[in-house]
Amino acid sequence: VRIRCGVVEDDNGDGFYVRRCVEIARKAIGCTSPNPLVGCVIVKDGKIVGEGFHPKAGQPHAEVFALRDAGNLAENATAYVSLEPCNHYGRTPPCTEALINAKVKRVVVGMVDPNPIVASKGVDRLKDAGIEVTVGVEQELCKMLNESYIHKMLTGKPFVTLRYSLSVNGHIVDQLGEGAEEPGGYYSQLLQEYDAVILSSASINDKFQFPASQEPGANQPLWIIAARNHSSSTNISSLAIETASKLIIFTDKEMVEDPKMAQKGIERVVLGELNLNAILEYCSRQGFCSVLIESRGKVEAIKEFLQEGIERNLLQKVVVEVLPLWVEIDNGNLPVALKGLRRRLEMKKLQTKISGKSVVVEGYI
Ligand code: AOF
Ligand code: ZN
Repeated sequence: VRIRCGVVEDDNGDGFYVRRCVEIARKAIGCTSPNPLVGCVIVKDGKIVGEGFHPKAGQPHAEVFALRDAGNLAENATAYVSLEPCNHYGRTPPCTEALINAKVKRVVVGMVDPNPIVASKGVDRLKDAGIEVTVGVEQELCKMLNESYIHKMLTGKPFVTLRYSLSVNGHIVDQLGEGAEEPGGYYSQLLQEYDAVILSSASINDKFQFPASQEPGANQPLWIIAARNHSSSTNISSLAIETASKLIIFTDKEMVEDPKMAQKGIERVVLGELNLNAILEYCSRQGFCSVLIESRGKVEAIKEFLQEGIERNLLQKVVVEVLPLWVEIDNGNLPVALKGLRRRLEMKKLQTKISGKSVVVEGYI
């Protein structure tokens, strides 16, 4: 039984265990791409007897770890999984067979797997084997857990989020708020979640330091530098050589080669036309599920991507930090200064949270 806004929702306790699946799946945030985050809980006589999550692509799936944890107790038990069990031989064997062999009595699935190789075939296989299957418990929560994986599966393109900081009087500012980059801070968590971060060279000055996620054991994203301006690239080369971050530089002209760049394995890609679409196509080819566009510094840095992103429907989500600051800037760093935007987009599923003394707003496009 769950009480939400005074309304009692009774899902026979299934919701509780699917929420637990989501909770344990989240332990692997940033580690599973291109695979989804998946959690599994085995319940017998009202008690959790086994738990597992998918730790990394190539490693066993959540169900395998949970069944191992439960041992013989899995027989006649109920298995809860945040995502439909797979029914194919990929890097690992099918989880449906593991559940059938363990003789579970019932399987509760948070959501159907959008992967076309699976897409309800896992559920069908379990039903054919005589197992009772319930699908769609805490479905919204399960979808949120894997928003980038689902988008990638359905469109073949990475899930793209735009982030920027705003002062309370509406200026784009080159700053993150108190605690944002510390462990548990929203920005540190964002960096852990995304496969790659796109940054315009217009955002980079001599003092720029590539930020890293501070979450324990976090996988760091690949930094993609879009260097449209040839003259600034020397600057970028030296920063690139010094940083410990993984990065790649996209240019629209040949850059002067610094031999140290090649020694450090920093890749450079010259594109005929350096635009967001071309960069995202590269990300798709790399198999990335999620890309963050990071906006720092001058308004030009965000303008080039925002305009194209909106016009070509390349953006899925916006994360805006509203800092407790009032700033006077005379170079027009106002979002309203983004000329040429003809569309008005209504944000969906708008959410706000407090981070330090800032407000973080998240919305879907
Ligand atoms: C599950 N449980 O924990 C995961 C699933 O290459 P493989 O063998 O790892 O297969 C990857 C696909 O399996 C992935 O695209 C998704 O459809 C499913 N992932 N399924 O039942 C899991 N990680
Ligand atoms: Zn599986």
